[in-house]
Amino acid sequence: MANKGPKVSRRTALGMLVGGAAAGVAGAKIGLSTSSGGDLAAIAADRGLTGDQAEGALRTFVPGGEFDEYLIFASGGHSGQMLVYGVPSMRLLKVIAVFSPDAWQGYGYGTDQGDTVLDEGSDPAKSDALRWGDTHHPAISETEGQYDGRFLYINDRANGRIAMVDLRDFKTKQIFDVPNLQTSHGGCFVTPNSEYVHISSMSPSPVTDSGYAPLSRYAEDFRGFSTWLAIDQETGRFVKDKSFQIELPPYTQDLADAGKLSSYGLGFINSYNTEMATGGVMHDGQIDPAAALEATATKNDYDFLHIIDWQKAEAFVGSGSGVRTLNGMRVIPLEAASGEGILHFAPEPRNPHGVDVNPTGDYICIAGKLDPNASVYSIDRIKAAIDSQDYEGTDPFGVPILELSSVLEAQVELGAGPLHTQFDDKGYAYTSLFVDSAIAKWSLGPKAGHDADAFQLVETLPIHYNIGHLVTAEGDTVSPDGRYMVALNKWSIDRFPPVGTLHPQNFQLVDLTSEPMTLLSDTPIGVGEPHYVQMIRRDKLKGVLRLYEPGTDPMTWSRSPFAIAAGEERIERQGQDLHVYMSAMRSHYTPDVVEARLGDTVRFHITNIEQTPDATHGFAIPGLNIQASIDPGEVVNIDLTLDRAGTFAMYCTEFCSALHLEMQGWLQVAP
Ligand code: RUQ
Ligand code: CUA
Ligand code: CA
Repeated sequence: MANKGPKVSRRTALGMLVGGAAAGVAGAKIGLSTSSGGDLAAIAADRGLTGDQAEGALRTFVPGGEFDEYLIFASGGHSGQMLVYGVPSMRLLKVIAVFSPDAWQGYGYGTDQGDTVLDEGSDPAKSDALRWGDTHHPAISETEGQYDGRFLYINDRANGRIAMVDLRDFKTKQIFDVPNLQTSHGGCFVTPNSEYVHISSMSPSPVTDSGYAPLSRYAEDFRGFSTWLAIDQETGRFVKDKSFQIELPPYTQDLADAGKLSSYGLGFINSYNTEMATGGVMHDGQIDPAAALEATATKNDYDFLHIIDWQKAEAFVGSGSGVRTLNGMRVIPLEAASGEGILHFAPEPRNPHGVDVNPTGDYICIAGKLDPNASVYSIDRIKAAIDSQDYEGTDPFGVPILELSSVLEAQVELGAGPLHTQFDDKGYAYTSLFVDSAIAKWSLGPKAGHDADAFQLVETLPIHYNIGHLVTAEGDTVSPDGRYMVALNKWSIDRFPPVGTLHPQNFQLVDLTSEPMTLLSDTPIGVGEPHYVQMIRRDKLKGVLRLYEPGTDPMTWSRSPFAIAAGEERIERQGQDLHVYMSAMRSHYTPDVVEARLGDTVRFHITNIEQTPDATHGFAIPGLNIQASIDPGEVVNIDLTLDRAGTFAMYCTEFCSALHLEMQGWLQVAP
């Protein structure tokens, strides 16, 4: 429980340099001369900074032209986007458009790229053409359990979908509307060699033909699904024909994680509504608070950790027999999953939240929002219990339940409302405490290098406020770095100047190299509500481009059939289709006047023929909802059926050059 003994670290030494104590910064001049002759300690004192605050500023500042050591990819919540921040500077580097249109990136405003991704990502049999999502759990592709920096996957909590962001150009290349999932919360992870990306259902779906079932038939007609999406290793795309699902009871499957190293081949999913409650607080005009889900879904003392052997599932699907097809997806029926050893349950304290596998794969750490303990299950115990069929019984659907005392290794009391756990390189775990607004640091067991001090709370750090997820550097891989931790706090309350009634969230950066851990900075997040996040060493993003090859179609990574070079610009009429092969370069379009007729379809094929990094051009047409962003070397296609006569002033939206305002033209639509 006690903090580690005093340790004179470099932070203390630096603290002394800038005057140390929180009482103020006095005197000592830091060993750096500034061009203004400034005294850093005096500056800190003048600004009213404590020594710790001044140190936080010095430790996190990254000068222009130098780069952050880490990037974090944070979900943007119901903004539908993904946020990229540098660490330790905590500066926003990019917002990647994923499930929602974004005009800056020309995503969802008439181009073949964004519109195609968004349209293909809405199964018309399931929903309308969706134009938003609730990004939740990002997962970077892995090789041997390490981030490899190739692709990033992120689920849509709202609509049961998943997207692939290509980390070569930081653009969303595919959205997949997962069959049989209506919603999906925390069930997104990649397996250690990116064999599969996993996504599971949250609210179960009726498996009736009509898609409707009365809630009174919840147990009979509703099912959850654990989905294993195969990945094309070249493109990063989902390959539906090689993917499969495992049918699950309607228990509200929640957070999930992949086994690794000693638990490789397994997947773990928490569940919380084994009561199969369906709510219904109003009956015949009477209100019955006792029927609320928060009461009825918390009755059981234990819910079930789902343990899935995905290699067995893969073999079962490969054998072909006993596999059903449901809405185009291969499904292993529940009876087969429990009969073939693909699915086991283990009791877990009621209504758990996070399930996180430690870097060695030995410990499966479960945090329960209603239980002050982290419950640690060991993979050795789980495997032994499965081998010896050490069951306490089966659930109503026939799934074998492992004996709790056989699989539980330890419980560690952490505090109120534990949610999610991340890991460092020294065998410690860090768990967010939502109710306490704190982070608990605790030790794992012998397999993680802790023996005499196994499974003990080390310290807690107050956080501001209501922390949800947290992330440590590469903290869900086989080799975390420690170093930094970011707390993703749901409420900021008083941490920032008032900006209206909808408050930003707060990312707090924490230094893990000091003992005790120290807070380095606060960063307001004014773009949506981040959930989970991945922190990767920047130098692992080896494939990131600053410039496309001339004529590239980013969707295929090949030369676009519509690409042109300078001098090849032309307009070709084919019946009602007017093909405009246009180039964009500073500071003009060629051609810049397009003469069309009412009823034509104009097919713009625009090549940015520049080969200067950063020389992006835009292409907007007023009143027609057209906005493209065309990066150097890129080809963008826009199909526009002209159902309105007029003279439309096209222009470049990106301030590309001194004569940017001259970069304009006319689209003539003669009646
Ligand atoms: S789980 S509301 Cu990521 Cu804590 Cu989502
Ligand atoms: Cu091109 Cu502005
Ligand atoms: Ca429950």
